[in-house]
Amino acid sequence: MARILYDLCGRDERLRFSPYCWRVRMAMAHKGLSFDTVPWRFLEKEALAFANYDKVPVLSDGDTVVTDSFEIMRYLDKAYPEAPVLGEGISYQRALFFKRFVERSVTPPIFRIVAMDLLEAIDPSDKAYFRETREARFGARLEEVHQPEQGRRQLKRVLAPVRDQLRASLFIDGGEPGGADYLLFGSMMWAYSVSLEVLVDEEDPLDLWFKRMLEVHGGVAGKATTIRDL
Ligand SMILES: N[C@@H](CCC(=O)N[C@@H](CS)C(=O)NCC(=O)O)C(=O)O
Repeated sequence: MARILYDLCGRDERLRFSPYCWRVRMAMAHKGLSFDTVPWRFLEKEALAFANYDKVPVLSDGDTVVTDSFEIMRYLDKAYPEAPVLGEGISYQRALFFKRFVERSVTPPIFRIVAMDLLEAIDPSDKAYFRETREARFGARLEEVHQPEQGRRQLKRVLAPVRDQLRASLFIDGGEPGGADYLLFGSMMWAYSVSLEVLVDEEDPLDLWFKRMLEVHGGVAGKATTIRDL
């Protein structure tokens, strides 16, 4: 039966930039699973009513509906155990820790680098909602949150251990990419999709890793539409 991923889209329907959706897209590619996507905008809450959820990604796989990106990755490991992305036991707990690190420490500085580019990339019908909800979250105007230089400095600091890891192995999870790679990549792909801002220095182990990630699994991410194509 068909697998359908509800996936955030921007002002051009081909622009898919949600960090959470990118994790799932990469996990699906890792397992060689095909899927269709339904482009979704922030205000289209009724389209997700069947899932009893108000955010994307939502995965519909035959009769099964799964919400929340990490839960979807976990579901994929259970339903399609070959080529695990998170694994079980200790491996799962470490992936969960890495997810928390990405969401707590990496995503906020990235937001500071691309806040205004995100606003520019989203569908015009979503702009007022996006501004209102994100400004309430940050307690400041988006124009004040948008501080690329400060964001880059902060990002460089928090990613130091990942940089060390990537000096020792091609991917965060070892010789091949795995769940940790997809979790961090999702957040960096978010920025790369909507902005020309540089996240990490050229030739930094993280930059080389990001370029490798664009090429893995048949270049699924590298071939995606970004702001450079519009
Ligand atoms: N914990 C959720 C977070 C998902 C999430 O925040 N998705 C954003 C798109 S990147 C969304 O749908 N936001 C809806 C809204 O802000 O109303 C996950 O990991 O899937």
